[in-house]
Amino acid sequence: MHPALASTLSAVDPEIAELIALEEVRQRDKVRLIASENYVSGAVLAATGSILTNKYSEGYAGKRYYEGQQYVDRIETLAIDRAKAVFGAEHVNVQPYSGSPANLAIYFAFLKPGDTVMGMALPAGGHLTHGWGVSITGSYFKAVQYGVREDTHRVDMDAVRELARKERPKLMFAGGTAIPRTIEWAAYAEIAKEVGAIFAADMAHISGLVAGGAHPSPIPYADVVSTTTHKTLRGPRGGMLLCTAAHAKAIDRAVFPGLQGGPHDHTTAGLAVALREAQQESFKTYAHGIVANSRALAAAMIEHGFTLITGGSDNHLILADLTTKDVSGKIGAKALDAAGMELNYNSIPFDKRKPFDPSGIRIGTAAVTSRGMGAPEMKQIAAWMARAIAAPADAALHATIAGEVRELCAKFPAPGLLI
Ligand code: DSN
Repeated sequence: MHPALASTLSAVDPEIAELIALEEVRQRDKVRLIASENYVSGAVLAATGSILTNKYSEGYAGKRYYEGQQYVDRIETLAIDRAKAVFGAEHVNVQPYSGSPANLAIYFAFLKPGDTVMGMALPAGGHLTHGWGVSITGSYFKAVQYGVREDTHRVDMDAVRELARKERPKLMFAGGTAIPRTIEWAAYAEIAKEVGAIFAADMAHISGLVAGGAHPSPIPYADVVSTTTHKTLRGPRGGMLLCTAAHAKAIDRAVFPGLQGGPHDHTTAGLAVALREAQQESFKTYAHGIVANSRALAAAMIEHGFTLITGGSDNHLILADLTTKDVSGKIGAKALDAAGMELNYNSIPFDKRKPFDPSGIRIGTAAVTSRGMGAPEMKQIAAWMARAIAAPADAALHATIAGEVRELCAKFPAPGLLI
């Protein structure tokens, strides 16, 4: 945190100031491998932590329900114009509070309760909001779910087509949270068109890769694209919807006043900054670097005897099955955390274990790439992972590895941290 802000905060609330300072140290000293996390730049942090948090601005630029929008209108318009330029979209809404509200707005725009939605099942790599049972999307709508093939762990587009023909969904989602491979947007779009479904592409995990040209873009194929703004895109916590001009009105109405009140203008400003960063040539290098690191880490993990779902990675994400390492995902993730490597335990396709103690771990390379780490560091991380997981109860070993991790991290300062 900026020293002036830190001293103001600690004067007013020393407890919170200390906890934030400790978290900053934790983010500095750890290898952060949670696939949905990143480090934003100091510029994004400055905009997000600005006085814009004081403002209310229900409505859209030029049509607000509160006065005093002279600057907020310009900020939101800049964010929209930059998103259009980065992704080549006809229409953009930057107001969704995050990915789940963005997806809910899609339902509200196109479906009535009870209508059929088709999405990837959560255990296969989909998202809760793509119709999973415990989510509102699985209880207020008739959800049908596709998965992956048992032999390859990849989506079987013939099975998707067959299900779509049988169920005739009104809305079809592609994308998810634990997909280590390239998503074939065109194939989904063709099926959606055939059955008359709205095609929604959820690119939350990979929007930074799309922005940087390291993953195919869904924009030419989808009716509407949803994304979070804080994963590989490296912006503040938020959501965004991109769509064709034909759906602009329905999407805007669904976000406000359908689902939300005032947009979070400080987040919009942070997003505008992140999108400006994403327009730079260096962001292309960054996006390709994420994928190169994921491939390098996957290859090194395989050398250390890890079993990877689909056998590797095309994007920022690796899903490993720890069954062959004789530990559960939860025990493995906790051992790795103690050893300075932070990630999450995760279900794998056809998991025999329960979601709260599944067989897998999910790994992402967006944050380590933001620190400037490359292939040699990925090899080192895989070696540390193997050592830590081989002795899941050895606290002394984990503390030793955590010390080595700290030394490596000191050589790669993280964006946005001032320590
Ligand atoms: N929680 C996000 C993730 O970790 O992928 C998805 O909502």
